[in-house]
Amino acid sequence: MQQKLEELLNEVKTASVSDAAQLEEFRIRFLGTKNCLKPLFSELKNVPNEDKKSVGQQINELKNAAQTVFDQFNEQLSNEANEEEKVDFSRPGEPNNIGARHPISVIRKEIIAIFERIGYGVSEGPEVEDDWHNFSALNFPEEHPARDMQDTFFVEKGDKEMALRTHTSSVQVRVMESSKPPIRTISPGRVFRNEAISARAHCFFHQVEGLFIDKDVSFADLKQTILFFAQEMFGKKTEIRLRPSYFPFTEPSAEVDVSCTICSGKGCNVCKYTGWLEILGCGMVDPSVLEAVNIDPKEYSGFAFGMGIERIAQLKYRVNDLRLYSENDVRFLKQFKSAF
Ligand code: 2NL
Repeated sequence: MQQKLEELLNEVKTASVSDAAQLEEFRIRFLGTKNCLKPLFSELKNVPNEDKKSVGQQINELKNAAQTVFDQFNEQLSNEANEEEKVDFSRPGEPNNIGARHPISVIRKEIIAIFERIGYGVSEGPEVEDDWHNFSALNFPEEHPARDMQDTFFVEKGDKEMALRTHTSSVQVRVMESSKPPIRTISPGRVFRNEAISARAHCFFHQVEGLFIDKDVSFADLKQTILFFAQEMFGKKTEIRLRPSYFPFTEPSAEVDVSCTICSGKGCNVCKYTGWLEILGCGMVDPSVLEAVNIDPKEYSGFAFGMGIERIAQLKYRVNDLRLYSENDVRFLKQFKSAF
């Protein structure tokens, strides 16, 4: 009897219940109509008289202990159930911060898409270049100031002096060296200039350069290509204007303006009351550049152009501080919605 009581008390004390079914099992065993304490009460008549009182008390204590343990588990389980019920499914969802595409990427993809529609492919190349691909092949004279320490970042690569490319024309030199005309390619990429960082200048920025080489390519082809690009980018009513200019790798060379995207040419503070905004530089590929890459300038001619992606983004989005493009503040970046 004594042993049985101790066993049961131990069972009650060490019981663990993790769901409603187990709790019900515990209730039936210790507190139900046919609970396991009932036989103990009936056996009480066989206990010697002098022990009856204490054994009776022990059975009652066991019963109370079972009730207490049951109540505890019962409360614990119903709390857990309530916890689940407390989830409010009518609440709006937590905002999912997935970030946004960088405006430079958006514009780059837009420029690529426009030129792909007229048969251009995309070419890429290294950011660390040798002197030949960045300068010599592009007709930069030995003493040209653009090679100067002021504009170019020079880096050591083994015993070779290399440069961080100052334009992506270097990529196009590689394309011309490794393929035969006709060539229609654009090369987007990051370029580097040794300049102090300000709202208007940065030591790195992004460019898209274009190159078209075939038989009988003319300046008229260049103008129409640029006009097509300008109208696709800034709207069908956009006009272009070419001003004579100079680049070592093109002759003749021109700078291209578009009619102001804000005032359509009437004059405003964005175009400084000129009605025009500069977007790119271009020209006919200099024959000495073709010679440098073993393309016969008597058989082939070509045009090339180059534009800053930041500049195009600035005009499209009216962002006036270049530094915003490299700071990557999400509050800035999230303002640019795009189809890409
Ligand atoms: C500008 C002007 C230009 C080119 C880039 C080029 C490339 C080869 C041969 C000849 Cl391989 N020219 N590129 C030509 C004229 C202008 O860029 O202001 N870019 C931001």
